Amino acid sequence: MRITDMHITPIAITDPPLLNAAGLHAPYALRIVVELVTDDQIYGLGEVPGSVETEEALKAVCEVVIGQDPFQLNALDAGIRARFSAETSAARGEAPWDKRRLVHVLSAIEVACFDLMGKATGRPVVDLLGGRARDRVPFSAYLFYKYEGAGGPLGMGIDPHATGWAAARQKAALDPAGIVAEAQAMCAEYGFQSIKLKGGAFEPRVEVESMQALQEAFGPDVPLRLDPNAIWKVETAIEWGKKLEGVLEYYEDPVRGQENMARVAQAVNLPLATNMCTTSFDDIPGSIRLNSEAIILSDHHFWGGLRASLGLARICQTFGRGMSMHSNSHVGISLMAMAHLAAAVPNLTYACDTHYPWQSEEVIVGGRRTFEEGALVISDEPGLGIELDRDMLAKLHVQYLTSGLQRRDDEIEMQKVQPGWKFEAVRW
Ligand code: GKR
Ligand code: MG
Repeated sequence: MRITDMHITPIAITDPPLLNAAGLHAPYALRIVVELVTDDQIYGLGEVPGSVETEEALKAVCEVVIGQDPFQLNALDAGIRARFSAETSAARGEAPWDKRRLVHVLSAIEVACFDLMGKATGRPVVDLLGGRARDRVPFSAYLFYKYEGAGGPLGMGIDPHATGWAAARQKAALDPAGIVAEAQAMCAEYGFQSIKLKGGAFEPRVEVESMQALQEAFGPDVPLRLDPNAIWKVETAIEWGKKLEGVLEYYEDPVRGQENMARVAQAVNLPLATNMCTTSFDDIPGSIRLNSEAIILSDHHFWGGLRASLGLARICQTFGRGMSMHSNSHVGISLMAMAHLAAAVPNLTYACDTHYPWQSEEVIVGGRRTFEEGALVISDEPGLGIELDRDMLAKLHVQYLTSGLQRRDDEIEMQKVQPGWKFEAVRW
């Protein structure tokens, strides 16, 4: 079996005006869909965050990928790495999301190869990753402070006839009461049983009060997480972290860097979690030496793929770290890759993050995936268990071309609402 074609399609999906430490989500989130086709006309799919830089990097490896056997992942990995100069984890940048290119390229190609291998052998990807540790993968409700609107051209996203979560999704949520209402609507629709709030948007007091309000509304048994995306000072994180003891399941990236995380971990009686300070295998020695976090959020997009994520799981197990899963705005290819991976990792015991409720468009046949009591049920369908909706892919590609966006920049979006607003890596 040989790969004969590689199609790279940037897409733009409507995204609501969600707030985070770096500013405001644009009306569209960018993704790239990678399709590998083989000489026996099987196709496999991968999806990664979109930017012109990642698109160019993917184009640059086409000649390495075409002609390869999709089962020869080691050869593919070596061939792709040879095209890049070394990429440190500092290249992820200071924003909440990861800007590296090599890890995303490796991930897009490897996931598409797993989909191909699954389709060729008639087995679901989870079986190729060692088999099921679980049949149902629980996800958490991922809350955001947000302005009114549902994404797309400014002022045009609102559907006056929307009901349920579709109606709640477009409402503003700018204080603890708004966050509780958002959580209730999202949990009623999806059945999520854990809740995460994206913080770093307002001063710490407001965000801590939101967590306390969530605990009051949902009771002490619903696990809660807060993620200020490393924008707090160590003293701030300690002061407010103490008020969150007994409230949070875990405290995600309150501060920047492993040393600062370790200081907070020592002072506050809460498990710390990260997708910002330990993000590559090069970061593991520092994480272990400093004890910077108790839980690592895996993400196959920026850890370099599914096999790399299994490697990370082993490291977490060896060193007594917990494992959870990070997300960014995405569609169903990433969702199913995340779900197959999570189903195969015995020590991934936390409900995974997903931005999926914030999206409404889909590129897979049959449309959006449904959750059962907050979980995705992993079927026995071959590969990722999905087929590409080519009409939707074409439509979302046109949407990308007309959006004028080339990469994610939440600071520029925020400046449209608050002129002069500046991202600060540490604000409070
Ligand atoms: O979508 O605004 C966002 C999030 O802030 C995202 O970019 C982060 O990468 O979900 C993320 C996180 O857990 O840090
Ligand atoms: Mg995070």
